[in-house]
Amino acid sequence: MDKTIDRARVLPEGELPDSAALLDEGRKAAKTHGLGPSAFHDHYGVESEADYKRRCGAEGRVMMHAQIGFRDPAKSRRAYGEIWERLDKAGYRVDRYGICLDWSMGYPAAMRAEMPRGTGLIFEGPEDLAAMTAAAPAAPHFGDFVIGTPAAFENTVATLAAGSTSIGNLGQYFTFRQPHWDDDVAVTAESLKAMALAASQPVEVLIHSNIDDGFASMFSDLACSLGAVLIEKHIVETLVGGRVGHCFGNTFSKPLKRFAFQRALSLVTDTPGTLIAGATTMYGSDHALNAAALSNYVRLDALAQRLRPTGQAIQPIPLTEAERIPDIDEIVEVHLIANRTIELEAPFEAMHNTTEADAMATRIVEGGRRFARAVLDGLAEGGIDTNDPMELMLAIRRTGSKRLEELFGPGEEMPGRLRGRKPVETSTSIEEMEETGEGRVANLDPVLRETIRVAGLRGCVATTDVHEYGKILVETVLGRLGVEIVDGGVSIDPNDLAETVAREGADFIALSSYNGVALDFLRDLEDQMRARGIDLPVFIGGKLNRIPDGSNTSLPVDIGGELAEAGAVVCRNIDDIFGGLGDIAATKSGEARPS
Ligand code: B12
Repeated sequence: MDKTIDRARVLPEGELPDSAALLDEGRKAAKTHGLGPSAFHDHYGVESEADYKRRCGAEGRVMMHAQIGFRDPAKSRRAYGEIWERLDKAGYRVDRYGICLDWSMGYPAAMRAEMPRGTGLIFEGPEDLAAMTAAAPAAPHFGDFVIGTPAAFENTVATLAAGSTSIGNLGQYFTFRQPHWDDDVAVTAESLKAMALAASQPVEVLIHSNIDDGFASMFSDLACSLGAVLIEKHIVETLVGGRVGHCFGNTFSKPLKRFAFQRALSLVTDTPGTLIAGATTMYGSDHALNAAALSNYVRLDALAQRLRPTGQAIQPIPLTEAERIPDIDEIVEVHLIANRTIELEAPFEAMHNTTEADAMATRIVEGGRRFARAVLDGLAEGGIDTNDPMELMLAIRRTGSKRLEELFGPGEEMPGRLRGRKPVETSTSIEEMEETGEGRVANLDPVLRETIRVAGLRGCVATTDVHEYGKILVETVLGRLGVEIVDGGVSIDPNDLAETVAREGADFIALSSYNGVALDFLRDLEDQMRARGIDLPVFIGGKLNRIPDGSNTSLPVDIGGELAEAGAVVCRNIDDIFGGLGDIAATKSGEARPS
């Protein structure tokens, strides 16, 4: 493996847009694009959510976050008012709403109608957002598909006008890609302008980053995740002049590590964090087991905030998490459970000892500092100007989490191990995925296993969106079965996938899809393959649903039947691929054998 960063390869374009000019443009725009009225600020008599967070921390109040974002703006508005009111009546409070915009809202307004739609909110104009945020005195947090997308600047203007003082998501900048959009320089330019606009408001606006949406979900070492926080602070606070509020939690499924990470974060930043995301990867199909996971992390996150207030609100995740986006009743229910759990836990402090967690936090911080330093030094040695935010952001985004960790991870080098290193403090998700894959293959019928192994198959594995764990699982399984893997990419477009298959050759495609776009993607892929004279089996798994056009609930429905009709092999479970692979293997071996 090449052990260096080379500017010519990472930033091959001769000239990049000037960072200083972009930041200046964003700062000037603050004169005309300001903060709109806010029911939340008025109700609590604060200037910004950061102010409110500091006040809650001083009072020992644990804040609560609810995630909403229905496709239909009227339903989103209703949810904003109704969830707050129902919890208020029960004696509880929603402090903030995370509003999940739709995938298609990440494009410039003129392109949106033509682009693939996901499962989030689609608004027509800024007035839709303002009407929604006026529906209850909860802080509006725009953490999805704003900063980090081609529409970063225009969406930041709209979210500020809707009274939001917490706007993101820098984490998404590094990992999310809008389908059919290849211009990452434009995404970087729009994001820089957006961050400068937010940073130049007369009140404090937090630039939010969910590190799990960013690189943390793919790092194998928690020290690298903490290092990512330090690098983002360098970008936002040193180079742009704003404040970055961090979020973590989706993939932090082990209680001690989750708790220790919160304490590690408190040692490296005093900017209030935005939220601790609920541990979504702990959720599966069994609601009873999900309820146990819920009470586990809610207690822990509340304790963490009571002991060391870092500004993050707690996000209880509805029990239906693994099925689809949740409906209003499910959000209210889970908040009632969470509030009551926290109430029952008091007094927290008397029952806990933090010695072990603090030792872990110290290791994570020390490793994180080494990682951040090594990344910045390594990029500088490769010719990247690490004090130029355009160059730095692009270089990090293009290098990606895996290679950054391989090159600069703080863990001792250990060939053969994931990322070639022994982590300072192992993160869990990716290793769990590999272990699951290995377990599935070990249980497979030996005859079928051998049939597949001897056939010398090649499989092209890809995802339609950022969700990559399914792909890792499939690759682990195929690798153990002796199938050669062609990497079809992550967040790939159908034409590019068909092109890869045409170029590299494959016996089948294994596709993972989660964002509600599977059906359109598959149909397009089939067309693209036909145009190239290719006819291959396509196995598809993940979250196979979509919101029907004209839906009056804004909730997705299953599309397994339609996918099968369109020619795919629908896999609800990883085991569903084995029979089909056996058939392909038998045919291939039969063809290869002289009769
Ligand atoms: C982890 C996760 C994330 C991580 C992904 C990290 C990463 N790098 O992979 C992060 C935090 C980044 C993320 C982001 C988002 N997420 Co998400 N995420 C999840 C979560 C918690 C787990 C999904 C997962 O990877 N599971 C592990 C896999 C291996 O298991 P599995 O899904 O059960 O799959 C089984 C089978 O389907 C099969 N399988 C999967 N793929 C394939 C392929 C083949 C060929 C085969 C044979 C089998 C197979 O293998 C598995 C075992 O049997 C789910 C909720 C949940 N608990 O399921 C939401 C979920 C998928 N996410 C969702 C959403 C909405 C998003 C976002 C749009 C939200 C946002 N913040 O903006 C973004 C995506 C943006 C984008 N650009 O794409 C929704 C999808 C809604 C829907 N379709 O109804 C879900 C369901 C959560 C929810 N209830 O709202 N997410």
